[in-house]
Amino acid sequence: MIKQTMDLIEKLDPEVGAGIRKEYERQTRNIELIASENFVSEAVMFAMGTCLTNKYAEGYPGKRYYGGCQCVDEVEEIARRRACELFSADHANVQPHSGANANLAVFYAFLQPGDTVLGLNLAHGGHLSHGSPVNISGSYFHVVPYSLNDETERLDYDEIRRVAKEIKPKLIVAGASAYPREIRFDIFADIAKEVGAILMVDMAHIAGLVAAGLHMSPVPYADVVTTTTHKTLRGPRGGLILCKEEHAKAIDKAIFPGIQGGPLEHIIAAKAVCFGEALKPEFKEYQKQIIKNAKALSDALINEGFRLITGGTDNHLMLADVRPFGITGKVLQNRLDEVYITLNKNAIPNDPEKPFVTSGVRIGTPSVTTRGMKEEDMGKIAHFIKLAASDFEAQADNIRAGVNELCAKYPLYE
Ligand code: DSN
Repeated sequence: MIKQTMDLIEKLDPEVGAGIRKEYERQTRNIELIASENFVSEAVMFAMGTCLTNKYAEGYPGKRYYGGCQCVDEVEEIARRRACELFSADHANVQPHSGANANLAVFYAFLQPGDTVLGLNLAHGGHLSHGSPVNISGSYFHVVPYSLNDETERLDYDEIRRVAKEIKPKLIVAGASAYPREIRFDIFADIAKEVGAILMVDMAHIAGLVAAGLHMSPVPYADVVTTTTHKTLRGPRGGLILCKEEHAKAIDKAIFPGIQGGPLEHIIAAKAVCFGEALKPEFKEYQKQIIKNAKALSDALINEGFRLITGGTDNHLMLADVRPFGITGKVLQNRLDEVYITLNKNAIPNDPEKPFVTSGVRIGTPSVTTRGMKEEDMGKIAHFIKLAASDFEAQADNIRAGVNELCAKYPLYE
C-alpha cells in the first residue's frame, strides 16, 4: 500500500513524489538510531492521509465553531477515550500539534510572564521547551535550570529539592530528551508539594514504556503530563496533554483558543489508531524488546570502548561519550551518515564542546526494534559504530556492506 501511494503521488506530482521516494529509500536502507524517532504502522500512516484534513473544527467535540463536525467529533472522542484508558488519566487533550505546543499550553495555562519555573538544563538532557533561553519558555518566564549530579550523571533529587525550596517555583518540569535512567516522578511530586508548585511531566521520550507499564507512570503524581505521540508511542507526529479533572478546563482553554486554532483532525485520527495499537498486548512485548535491545546495545558499546553516561541505560536510549576515540559527536554523526547509520550528536553533562559539535552521541532502539531487530543484532550495530569511530577510512565500505546485509534481513514497509 505504501509503495502504491508513492507511485500515485509520483504520477500526480513528480517533483514532490521523487522527494518522498528518496526519503522512503533512505529509511529503508539505513539503521535508524535516533532515540526520538520510530516507524508507524500502515493504519497510522494512512489515517493521516485522509479527508479529515479538509475539516475545520475549532473547539472541542460537541462544542465547535463550525458546522458539519459530527464525524470528526466521533473520531476525536475515540482518541480522547483511548488516551485516558491507555494512561489511566482523568482528561486528555489530543489537539496539540506538537510536544512543544503541549508544553507551551501548560505554561500558558498556569503561569504569568515572569513567573519562576524549575526545569532540567538543556545541556544536561532537558528540552528547549522546558525553559531554554532561546525558546519562548525561557524568554517569557523566569527559568532556573537544575542539573545532573557531576559524579553520578543522574538526577540528584536532594539538590532539586534544595533549589526548589530556595527559589519557590510556581511550576516544576520533570522529563528529559536524553536521560538514560528511570525518573522518579513520585519524588518530584513530593518536592512540588513541599514548595506548593504545579508539577508538569513531559514524558515524550518514554510514553510507550509508560503505556506498557515498564516505567513509573507520571500520571498519578503530576498535575499535568505532556507527551509527543511519535516517539516510543509509535504514533503520528503530534502532541497530547493528560491532566487531572480539576485542570481540564484550563488546559483545554490554553490549547484552543489559547495557542492553537483548528485542530488537525486527520492527525487526531492517527493518534486514535496509535492509542488503539498501544492498548493491545503486542505493544507491551514491543516495549519490552526496546529495553532489552537498549541494554544489549549499551553493553556492546561499552565492550567496544565507549564510555556511556551513567554507565548504561534503564530505558530506550543511551548517551555515549565519544572522546575515548579522539573525535567529537559531530564527526561521528557525519561519518555514520556516510555509512547509512543515523543518530544524532548530543551534549553530554558538562560538555566542553559547543552544542553544535558535542562530545557525545545519543542512541535509541525504538526504530530498530520496530523493524524486528533483536539483542544479537545490537552487537553488530555497536561494532559498526566502533569501526566508524576508530578506523573510518579503511572500514567505510565494510560497514556499508554490513548495514545493507542487516537491513535486508529486516525489511520495512514491504
Ligand atoms: N527533538 C526531540 C528529540 O529528539 O528528543 C525532543 O522533542
